[in-house]
Amino acid sequence: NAPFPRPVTLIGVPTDVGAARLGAAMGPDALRVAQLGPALERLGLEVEDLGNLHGPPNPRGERTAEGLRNLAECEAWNRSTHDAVFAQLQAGRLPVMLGGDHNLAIGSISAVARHCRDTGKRLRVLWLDAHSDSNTPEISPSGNVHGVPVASLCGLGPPALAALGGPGPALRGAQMCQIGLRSVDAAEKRMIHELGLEVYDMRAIDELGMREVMRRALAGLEDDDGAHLHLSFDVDFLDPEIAPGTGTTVRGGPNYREAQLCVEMIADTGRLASLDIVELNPALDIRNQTAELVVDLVESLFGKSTLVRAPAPAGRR
Ligand code: HAR
Ligand code: MN
Ligand code: MN
Ligand code: MN
Repeated sequence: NAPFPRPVTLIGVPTDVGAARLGAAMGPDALRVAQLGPALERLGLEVEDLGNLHGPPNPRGERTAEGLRNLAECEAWNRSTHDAVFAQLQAGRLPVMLGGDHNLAIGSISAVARHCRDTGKRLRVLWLDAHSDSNTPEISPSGNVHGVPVASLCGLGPPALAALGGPGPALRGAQMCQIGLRSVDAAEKRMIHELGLEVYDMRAIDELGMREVMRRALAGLEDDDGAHLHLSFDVDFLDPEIAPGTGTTVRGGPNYREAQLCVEMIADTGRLASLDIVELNPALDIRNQTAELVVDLVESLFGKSTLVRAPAPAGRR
C-alpha cells in the first residue's frame, strides 16, 4: 500500500578517498552496467541519471593533525554531494547516490537534514552496515573517513565535515537506527551509547529475527506522512558469501532472504525519500554479481516484490 514514489535522480559519486582500499570509485559504473536505472524504470518510476559528480583523486595520504586521511579531498567530495542532493530534494525528487565509499554520507545526509529542517519533515535515517562508522577522529583506529560519518553528522568531527549542511549538528543520534553491525571498535562501542543511536546488531537479528528488528526500526513511519526516511546502504551489510564485491567484508551478515525482507519492509512504509548505495568495489567483485544483487535489492526497496499495491494516481503511469 505504498504511495507511488516520486521521480528518482541517480547521482554517481565516484570516490574512494575515505577508504583504505582503492576501487569503490568504480562503484557508480558497476551499478549502471547492472542496469539500475532501467530496473527502476520497469517499475514505472521516472528516472534521470545525472552522471558522476567530479572531485579530487585519491592521494592516499597519511593521517594529519586532525587524525584523518585525505580530509581536504573528503570535504570537496562531500560539498559536491551535499549541493547535488539538496538541489534534487528541493526539486521534489528522490536522490539516489551511487557510491563511492561511505564518507559521502556526510554530504548526502547533511543535505537531507537541511531539507527536512527547511520543510518541517521528521527525519529518520536507517544505516545498514557491518560497521557503525561512529568513530571520531580522536578514537579512529585507521584515520579513514568512511569510519567517521555518523559521529561527524552528530556534530563530533572536524568542522570541515561536521558543518557542511549549516551550523549545528545535522542529526541527533536518536534519529538514526543501525542494523546489521558485527564489527565495532572498542571505543566506538562507547560512542554508540554516547550518541544515543538505536542499534540492532547481528545478534539482535539472530535472536529477534529480521522481521521483528525491522518492525521496531520502522515503528511509526507508515502512519507519519511528515516523515522523510533516508536509507544509507553499505554493501558490506550483506553476507560476503552473496556480496564479495566490497572492501571490508565481515562474515556472518544477513543472507539473501533476510536482506530481501529488510528492504521489502522499508518499501511497505512508503516513506523512502533518499538513498545512498555505498562501498561497492568492482575490483573485488566476481563478474559484477554484487552490483547485480544490489540492483535486485533496490528493486524490492522500490516495491518490486510487493504483490498487492494501490494503483498509481491518475496522470502517472
Ligand atoms: N571501524 C573501522 C575504522 O574506523 C573500519 C570502518 C569502516 N569500514 C567501512 N565502513 N566499510 O562501514 O577504520
Ligand atoms: Mn521533501
Ligand atoms: Mn559504512
Ligand atoms: Mn561497512
